[in-house]
Amino acid sequence: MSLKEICNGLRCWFDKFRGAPNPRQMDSERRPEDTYTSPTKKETTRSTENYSASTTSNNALTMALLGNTGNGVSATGNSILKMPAFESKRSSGSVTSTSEMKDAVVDGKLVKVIDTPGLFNFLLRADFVVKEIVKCIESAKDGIHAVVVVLSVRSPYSKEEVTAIQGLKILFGDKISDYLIFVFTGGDELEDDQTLDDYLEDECPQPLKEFLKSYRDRTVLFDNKTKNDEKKDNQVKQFLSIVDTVVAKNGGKPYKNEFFVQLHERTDKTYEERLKEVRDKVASKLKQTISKLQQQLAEEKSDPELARETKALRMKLKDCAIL
Ligand SMILES: Nc1nc2c(ncn2[C@@H]2O[C@H](COP(=O)(O)OP(=O)(O)OP(=O)(O)O)[C@@H](O)[C@H]2O)c(=O)[nH]1
Ligand SMILES: [Mg+2]
Repeated sequence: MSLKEICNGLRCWFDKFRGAPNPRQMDSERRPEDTYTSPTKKETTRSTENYSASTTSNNALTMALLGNTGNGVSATGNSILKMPAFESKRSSGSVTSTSEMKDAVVDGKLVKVIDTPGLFNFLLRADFVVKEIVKCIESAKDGIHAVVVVLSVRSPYSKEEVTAIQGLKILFGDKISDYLIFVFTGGDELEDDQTLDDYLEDECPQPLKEFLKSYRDRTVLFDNKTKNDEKKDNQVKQFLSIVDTVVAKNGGKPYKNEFFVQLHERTDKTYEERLKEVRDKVASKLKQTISKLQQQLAEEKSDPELARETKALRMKLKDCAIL
């Protein structure tokens, strides 16, 4: 590493520590994580309280939260970070309009959470989905340790969600399965003595129930509304212990595919050039993915829910043609 790189690194670290973006960085090399949101006084206090000497940015855990609009994606991000980092509220439309990464020290670990808009909704425009996926890849410069799919015990659209997860596998490759964790929100809406196992056995819609069978040990229940501190802590502990298991099973290696490598590996091309190339690649891969899903769904057309999804996918495929 050259002296110049060391100085740059120190300057970035110092600027980030002060909560300011790095003004000296060339625009073409500016990345989203450099746009650091200064934490409020309360948040800073909380982060420092939980700080452990072993925590460095090198052993940070980066996780992307995905799901259908309204499932409580942002609320789950807030529960994990133990602070109101993301806007979360009841709404007839989408609350989160674009992906955003926030971090905090939680139980002695530096946790970076990427909150995303409801990308599982098939009626979203393909160009919007591409933009958001690329934004996540930009944020997760060192890769992703866990892809957290946020489901809700209240959601009736289970087949759509399973299809979206299948799409994720086509888009990012089967390897992504090794990084999947499932959070069910709405823990408070289960009956008093009902457990997640009971829900999965008795009430969970069939397609999701079938799909989750092989992920049972990576599924956790969250009550994002609870005011009970012990309950809040316990669910986050349980979640982080699943993340630890996933990280260990993956040999500590975060998920990265060609998109991540191409964008973040320095070459003689500028950041903007690499960004454009990655955007084009993601767009083309998304088009292939949608086409495959459409084919898959067409084979099961007799089901009315699937017919609705097939129609939505066809519209999306049209979108792709104008990318
Ligand atoms: N009862 C209950 N409500 C929840 C829970 N988690 C989230 N909610 C509520 O669900 C609504 C939507 O939550 P958000 O976090 O904004 O959902 P989102 O998935 O981020 O939605 P978008 O940003 O619009 O895509 C809010 O009113 C939350 O308070 C939960 O565990 N229990
Ligand atoms: Mg949200």
